[in-house]
Amino acid sequence: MITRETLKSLPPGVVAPGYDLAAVRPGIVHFGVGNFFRAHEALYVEKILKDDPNWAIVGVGLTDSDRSKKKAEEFRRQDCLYSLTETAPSGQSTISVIGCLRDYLLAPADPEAVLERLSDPSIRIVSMTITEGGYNIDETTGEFDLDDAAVRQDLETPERPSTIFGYVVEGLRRRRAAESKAFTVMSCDNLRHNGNVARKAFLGFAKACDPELAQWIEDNATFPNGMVDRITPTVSAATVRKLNAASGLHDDLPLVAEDFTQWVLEDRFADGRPPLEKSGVQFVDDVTDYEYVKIRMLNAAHVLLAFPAVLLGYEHIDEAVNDPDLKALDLAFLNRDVIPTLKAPPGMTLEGYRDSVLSRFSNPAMADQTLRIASDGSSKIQVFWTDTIRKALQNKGDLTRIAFGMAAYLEMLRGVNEKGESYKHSEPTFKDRQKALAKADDFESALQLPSFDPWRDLDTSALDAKVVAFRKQLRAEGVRATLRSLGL
Ligand code: CS2
Repeated sequence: MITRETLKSLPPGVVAPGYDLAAVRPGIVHFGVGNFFRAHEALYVEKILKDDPNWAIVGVGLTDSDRSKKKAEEFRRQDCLYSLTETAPSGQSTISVIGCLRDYLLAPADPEAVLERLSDPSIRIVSMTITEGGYNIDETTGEFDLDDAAVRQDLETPERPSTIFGYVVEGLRRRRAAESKAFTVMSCDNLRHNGNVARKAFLGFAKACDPELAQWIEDNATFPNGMVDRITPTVSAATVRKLNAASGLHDDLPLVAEDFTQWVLEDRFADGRPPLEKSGVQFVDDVTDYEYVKIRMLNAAHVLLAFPAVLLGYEHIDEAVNDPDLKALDLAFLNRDVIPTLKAPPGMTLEGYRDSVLSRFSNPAMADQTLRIASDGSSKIQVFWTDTIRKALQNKGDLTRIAFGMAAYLEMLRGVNEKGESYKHSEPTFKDRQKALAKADDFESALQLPSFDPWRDLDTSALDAKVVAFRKQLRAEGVRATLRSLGL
């Protein structure tokens, strides 16, 4: 356990918060205090608290699982302090104790405490990392899904919410009633135009709840778009031991991230913002080109690597990218399918970005799990691959790599690798029908999964036929022989 006492005598080389913990005040509420948030937004905020102490963060967890309760308990015991080890592919590390998280609330245990924070005018930003699939947008209609059971419940009892939509909108309702200002809703998820998606989700909920309130939110809150980037793996018990052995701390919540980090953000804040430009945030008028490059190159290549890697039995991404056949797949996909249809943002070359992405994947200190990257594959395919697939279909381009990727994804859903070992893969958006499709015995049914909906308005017959053929080949010959037949 680490506490404020620990800060008085940190082991050599461990960097302490550069400000007085007692002097900072919360200005941000963050939903979804996962490892990515703790290594990304939290670090940018950490670095500016010495310049402006009004932006400490209150974390909120929305789930009531035993895991969430344990995490809340650990945060409480450690006074929300934790250590972050940033490690370069060369192995060079920096270790810091992060102090900007000043409180952690488990919403189901005390919903009113969360609502009080959200209605407090000193909270000026509400940020979130709730995953790509977490915005409850119906991919077919492109609208907020009012049919979701939890959303329906929150619409019936808006004063006692359970979803993030219910909390945020009730918080804003109370602020309007108190004639306080609205806050900025800042999505930090890996979505194209994450601010617009958040806007659609929260306004969709608010309109169904109270149209006048929705109008007030539209007029007063802002939803900046941002591109976020930092590889932050899940921390296993073995990694906890390794990190603590290297730092000399006894941290129950340590985490590791790569040394690379990027945050490109639109400067549209409803009621001020931290001076994040001082900690490296790039403020731009339009994040579109940055988002496209990140999502269509890094994230798309990440999942394309992970699906066959899981089938081959690789546990970690660095092992997968060091496999020449898998690396050739990622390279061919980036060079032939993605780069020719992308525009480089100012100051970047796509070839340089490609090389840095592959080098980042090879960072062994991450021990980043192939199953972490492959998880929620259905949402990720939709977000990361759609533009590339649509362009290939529209241009009648070469569908080889894409069809192979889709086939590998579907084979991976079966839950057994080529060594005969089973693994636990998670698809949180799948309901019973999708689970049944994923496990269907034939090779075609799974093509009806929503994962592949975003290009169904185009002629997909050639693509579908190729996917089915690759599934058969994968089953008959295995991943390696199939990869080698692709002419990469
Ligand atoms: C990964 C991301 O989940 C995924 O599919 O590609 O978590 C990735 O590590 C981050 O987007 C890096 O910024």
